[in-house]
Amino acid sequence: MSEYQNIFTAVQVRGHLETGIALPAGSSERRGMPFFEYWLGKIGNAQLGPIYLGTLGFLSLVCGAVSIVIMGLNMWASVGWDPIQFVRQLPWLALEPPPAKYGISIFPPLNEGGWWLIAGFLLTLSILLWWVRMYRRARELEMGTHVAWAFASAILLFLVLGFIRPLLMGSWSEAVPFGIFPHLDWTTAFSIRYGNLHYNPFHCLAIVFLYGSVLLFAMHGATILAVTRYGGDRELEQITDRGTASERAALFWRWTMGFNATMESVHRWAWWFAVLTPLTGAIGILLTGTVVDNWYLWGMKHGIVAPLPDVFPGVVDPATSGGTQ
Ligand code: 07D
Ligand code: 07D
Repeated sequence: MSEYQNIFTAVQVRGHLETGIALPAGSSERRGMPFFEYWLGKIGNAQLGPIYLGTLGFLSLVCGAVSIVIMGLNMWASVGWDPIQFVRQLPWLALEPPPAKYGISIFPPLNEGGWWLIAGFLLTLSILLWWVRMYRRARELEMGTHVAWAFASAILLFLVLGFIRPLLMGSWSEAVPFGIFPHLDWTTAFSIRYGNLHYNPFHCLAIVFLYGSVLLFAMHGATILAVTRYGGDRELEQITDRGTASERAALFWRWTMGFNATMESVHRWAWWFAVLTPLTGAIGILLTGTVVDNWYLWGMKHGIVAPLPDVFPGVVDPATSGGTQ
């Protein structure tokens, strides 16, 4: 097996510098002089660049950068422009959405959520432009657009969290703040406010697909690595031939659990599990506060919450007791 090459063998997988096929007339250039980097070759292809930037990519990066700068400046201002405190407290600093009194006004004062709206708008624009760029790059290469649609699923959850649900609730204050720990505090507070998200069946489904994605990733990654010694990571014959590394990989699963995916279907499994994670999640978030106000009480009503034993005497609601006030 003199051609056997993977991360553990001495020979690095590296070809000639590749600039790619000519682009159609009217397209932007691919930018940057490509070069080899040994350490990148350890984890992927050793060649870095060139990269196709294009107008959409450029605009996306500009919008994203301005958005991040706005967040950073607001956070810096919140510690009195002290650079040391800015660095020390960065994980806890936040740019918060407008308070509830402004509803879904698009012009709240800058220091009361105005900057949050501007940064959020630019971040959304940046993400959407990146999506169009991704879609167009795939079309130009005459590929399917599966990557773009998987990204769209994540974007849906992002839009539900920060735009669509706040609109439905009539208040930007429902949206997520920008900030590392503040957005985790929001996540916890959201769950508590709406009666414990664990009882939201769509949160359950999202977790099923999240855990399922991890399991599939582990199984697929491990299976292919296990047959790289037979060239399983590179072979073309798998499509038509018996006795290949891939057939061996498939038989491993048939003989350990009775069923095996195919070389194609395992990627469909992976794609659907990944896509369904934020998609079911987005449905769960959309329903929260709009259709269901308290998931724990909802769970009680639908028999999900275990009935508690009746150990305490009944409590009389003081409001019904006809007091003196
Ligand atoms: C590994 C690919 C690389 C991407 C990375 C993220 C930024 C943000 C901006 C400080 C897997 C780059 C981060 C550009 C910096 C500012 C203003 C992807 C990989 C490394 N979260 N979340 C994180 C985002 C939400 C939750 C980390 C974004 C919801 C929990 C990081 C969004 C809820 C935990 C981060 C978003 C939620 C995290 C690591 C958008 C419910 C963690 C992310 C746009 C879904 C974990 C301290 C990562 C952590 C974490 C970014 C949304 C919950 C800062 C950009 C509102 C429970 N989130 N998140 O590796 O350690 O993703 O936090 O919607 O425990 Mg989050
Ligand atoms: C955030 C999609 C948007 C991201 C985009 C990326 C950039 C930067 C930069 C490359 C992640 C944009 C990128 C701008 C690029 C560079 C450098 C996807 C995002 C577009 N939960 N929970 C989920 C679990 C609890 C809560 C999902 C587990 C508690 C809330 C997931 C547990 C409470 C929300 C999940 C648990 C709570 C969620 C997220 C356990 C808190 C959501 C899926 C074991 C105390 C979100 C329906 C995802 C959702 C969500 C897992 C517990 C709150 C499956 C395992 C009970 C508020 N939770 N959770 O893909 O969809 O996110 O809910 O207890 O909003 Mg949860």
